[in-house]
Amino acid sequence: IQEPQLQGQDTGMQCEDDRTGIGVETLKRAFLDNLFYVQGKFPALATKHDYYMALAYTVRDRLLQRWVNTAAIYTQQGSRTVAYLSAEFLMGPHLGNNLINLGIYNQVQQAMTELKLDLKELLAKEEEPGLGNGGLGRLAACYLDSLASLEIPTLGYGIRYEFGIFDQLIRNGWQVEKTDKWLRYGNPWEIARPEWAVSVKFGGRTEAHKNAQGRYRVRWIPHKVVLGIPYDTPILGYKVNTANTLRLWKAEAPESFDFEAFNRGNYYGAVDQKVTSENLTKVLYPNDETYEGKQLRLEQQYFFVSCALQDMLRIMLRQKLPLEQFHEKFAVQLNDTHPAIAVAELMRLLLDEHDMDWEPAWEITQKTFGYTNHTLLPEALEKWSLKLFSSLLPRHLEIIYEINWRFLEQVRHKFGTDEGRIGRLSLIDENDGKFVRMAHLACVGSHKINGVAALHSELLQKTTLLDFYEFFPEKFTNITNGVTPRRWIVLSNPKLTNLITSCIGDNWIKHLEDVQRIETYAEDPGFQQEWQQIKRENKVNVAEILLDRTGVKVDPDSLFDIQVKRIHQYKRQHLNILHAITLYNQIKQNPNLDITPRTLIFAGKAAPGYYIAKLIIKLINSVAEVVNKDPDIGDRLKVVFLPDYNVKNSQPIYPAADLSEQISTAGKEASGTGNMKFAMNGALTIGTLDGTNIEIRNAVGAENFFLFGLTTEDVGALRLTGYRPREYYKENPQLKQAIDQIASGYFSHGDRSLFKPLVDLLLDKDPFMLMADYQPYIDCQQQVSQTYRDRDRWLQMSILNTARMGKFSSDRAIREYCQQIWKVQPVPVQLAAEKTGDG
Ligand code: GL4
Repeated sequence: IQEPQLQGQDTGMQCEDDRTGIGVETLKRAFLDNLFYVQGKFPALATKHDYYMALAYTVRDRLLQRWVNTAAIYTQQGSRTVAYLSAEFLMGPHLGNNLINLGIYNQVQQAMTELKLDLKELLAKEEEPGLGNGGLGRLAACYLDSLASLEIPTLGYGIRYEFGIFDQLIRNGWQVEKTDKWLRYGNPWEIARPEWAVSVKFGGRTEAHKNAQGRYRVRWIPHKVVLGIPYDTPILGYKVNTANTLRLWKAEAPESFDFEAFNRGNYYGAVDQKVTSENLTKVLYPNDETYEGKQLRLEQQYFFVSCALQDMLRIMLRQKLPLEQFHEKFAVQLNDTHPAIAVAELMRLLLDEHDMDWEPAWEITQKTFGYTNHTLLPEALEKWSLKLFSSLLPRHLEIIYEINWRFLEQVRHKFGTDEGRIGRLSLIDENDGKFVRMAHLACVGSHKINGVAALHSELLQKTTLLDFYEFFPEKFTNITNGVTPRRWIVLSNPKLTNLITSCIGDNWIKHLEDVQRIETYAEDPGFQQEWQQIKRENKVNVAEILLDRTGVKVDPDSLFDIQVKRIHQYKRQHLNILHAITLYNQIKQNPNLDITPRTLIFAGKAAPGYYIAKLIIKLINSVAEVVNKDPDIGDRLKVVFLPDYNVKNSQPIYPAADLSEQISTAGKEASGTGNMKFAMNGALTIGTLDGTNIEIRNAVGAENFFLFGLTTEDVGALRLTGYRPREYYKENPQLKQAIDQIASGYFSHGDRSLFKPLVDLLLDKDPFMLMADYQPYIDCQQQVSQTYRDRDRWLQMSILNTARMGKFSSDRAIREYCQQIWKVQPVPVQLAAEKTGDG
């Protein structure tokens, strides 16, 4: 496929249009024009934020032609389209990414410099749309980037939360949550499309009636109706003309006033309905991997799914396509079970609103959906009580019963009456109260089911979804996650990008497998020298950020040992802290100890209701306080917790890491994606055989990866034979000392009660087996320290890590989804001007 030429690439200034041209002079003129006409400011009175807005609009202008053209071509060609349904899209700031994908970063930087502005400062002004919790939401964002870059027609459908994931403050070592008012100063990247609003029903009852052919149909008489208003954001591909759409839905009341109430003189009551309707999309639930069973959450899920499916039906009708072709027009992916209600909703729309019969509707539905599972943790498996479900979605419950009845008939047909199996497969859980099992609905209603790493997909088939695997093995597949090199290398690590490009050209940005070509330089002293220099500069940058945000001064020449991710027991940030305490004790016992100086950096949010995770944050900060101010320790060890981890704050982190901590209990981390971002940027990994760590280790070579710990089988076996965590503690003096210090108040000003819940948990139950993995982890860290002292060896390993990470581009993952699940082809977009040749 030939790469389409970018419009406006000719920077001959005279003929450039102010809204599309990309010459420096044109950009400056357009920028000042937007500052005046959009922000209503002269440069003299403009704030940094005004400048950011003017620049954002200048860049948006340059996207619009591509966006409008893309939509026109998809409509003309009736292109098969991926609809990615996700309750979370953790997009991160748009401006920098759009500059990269438009290929105008350097011109814009120069234009800003000539206007005496600093592009970096303006980029920092963007409020990121934090519409996700962590890996799952960020994966959706990486996938949108790859889909656009691969020219695949795509609609991302989700929720326009007014408040995204909370901002994290650290006060006295504790996490404090602050609402994320990301829309406060306006969002230049979205365009509201009220003309495409849809109505979504809730509650009420159903009744039977006969259609024109005298067949029984069901009508749903809802208790309330909410309007869904779409807000569109363009998602530009890398150096292509494709600009896809992220369509997020906001809930509004159908009428600003309830006129009946108003006429009764109840003005406040009338406005009340508006308030409750708009609550629906107010705030993102801040839990990663635990569901809460809250009514509002089910309302959110159904709301955005119904909006999305109605929108797809509108598109089909506009393109004059018969609804029997729904599955040919759309490949709909369910990002975990959050949108799984889509299976019942598409059935309802086809049956009740478009008068289709059950069998064809069911065939279309199954051919439409694919389901991605993202976790095996039992607390994350969504199930809704029948009471709640029937009161909110009475018609959907009827449909689910019918799906279930037909499905279990097939099960009986295949396996005979095996009531145990039938109970395990049923869409209704009747073990302890009655619940709708959303993962079961997703499995039965989809033609493909995938896990997100080889191990995870294998475990899905062997454990959580075993019965489904036995019933329809052909539905199951694996697609290992990937991340976009545009944001996670090019934008985050410009220096490394330039070095790589100067050696092998820039093809690797679109085809990351190509980065392998730097392998030949892995032992080249000149290249190693430059590699080291870049890493050092990136570390200096992070050292400045740490000083600014935490007041802690760290040594850029120390080993930067980094763990950034949501705080969760299974991710074992507390194992990392046990290592910190161990190093601290070693130095205290031997003040002249010649150890490899380390800086341990942590960042991540805890779910506000997750008490132990919040206590882990407090522990990290408490240990940091003691270690960092101890004069015996000096520069040999520092511990820092960087507050408010989000996409924006993470971008400088990955390029500055020497060591990436991926230390989850084996079998618990479905994939991980931070592990990929680190390794791509030349960090070495210390990790367990979990999630994608396994595949990263296979790719970079076992000799370039620090492996430790129990395997998934070991974990299972140990659990079976009776795991006694206290034994490890009793028998290991270093471990005992560390735990005793925590318990004795050594890190909490003598307070023995503070960390007691954590200590008791570790010694009595230790559900994530830190005690068993402690010594292997400490030994492995010792090896890390040794290796770091061999500069040439370390650099070679670092270069080989980057060189061999090609597989982990989200472009590869998306190609696999396209071939194995969606059966979609690229649809290249040419700009109108190119087609007529007059541009
Ligand atoms: C997660 C997994 O925990 C994580 O390992 C994975 O990388 C990510 C994307 O597939 O999905 N599942 C949930 S739930 N949250 C995640 O981050």
